[in-house]
Amino acid sequence: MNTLITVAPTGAEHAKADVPQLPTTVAELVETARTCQEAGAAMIHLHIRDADHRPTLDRGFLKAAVDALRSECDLIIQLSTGGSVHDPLESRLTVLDAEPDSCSLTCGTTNFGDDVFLNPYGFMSQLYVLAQEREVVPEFELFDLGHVTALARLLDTHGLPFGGKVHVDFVTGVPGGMPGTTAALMAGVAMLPEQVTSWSATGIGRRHLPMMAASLSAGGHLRVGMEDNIMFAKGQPVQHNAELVARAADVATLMQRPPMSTAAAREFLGVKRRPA
Ligand code: KMH
Ligand code: ZN
Repeated sequence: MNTLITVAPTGAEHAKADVPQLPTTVAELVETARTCQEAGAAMIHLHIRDADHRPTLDRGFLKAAVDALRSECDLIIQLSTGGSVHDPLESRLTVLDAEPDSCSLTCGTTNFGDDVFLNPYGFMSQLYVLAQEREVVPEFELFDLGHVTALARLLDTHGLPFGGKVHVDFVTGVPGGMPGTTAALMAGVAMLPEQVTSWSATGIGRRHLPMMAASLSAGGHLRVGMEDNIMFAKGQPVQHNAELVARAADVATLMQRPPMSTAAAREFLGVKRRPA
């Protein structure tokens, strides 16, 4: 099976002033999307920034980015509904108005460093049903093992997502969530409900490479990008997200599981093609 590579190029945590190479404008996101697709990515997980490079959930900013990316590249466009830890739940529900192909859906509340990333079950449930109605494919973000049980409850209560596939992503190594270790990842994989059709993993910071290796060795897929990791190696900051994608593609190819094409990924995830 080929490897689905998702790039998460920006996130909501790093400041542009600290990391100037972080793509925050629409033009930078389009250039990032194109080069990352060339390097082997099939999906992009997007957080959008405003004119001051600050995280925003403003519909206009989100729609402008989705439209630009849809016309300039073939990546599956996944909008974050997690936003930043400061975004209210009501605003996070409006993300789907921007008509992404996919959306993230985190399956529980997590301590997030000194902050709290809030995801009560009622919110998850509302977002899930909204995604079904809008024909948007959710990717279930699992930051902790308890999130796997919440995912099972969601699927048992509401049935399958739009498209019929269930793809989850283990986000490991967040301070307060599950550690980025092979043992923790394998415990999560062993607990996955039977409806799950595929899984990927990412590790924050130094856990980036160990989680890549663990995931590939166990039949999983990959998420990489500056949202999760801004150091390519010790003393060597990432200069462009494509570096992380290219390295993931190289390792996956070495493991005889080369990157999945965007067309194959659409079918694999049950994502419908929306007109540009
Ligand atoms: N920025 C984090 C608080 C998501 O994109 O859905 C949440 C996050 C998850 O990044
Ligand atoms: Zn995110």
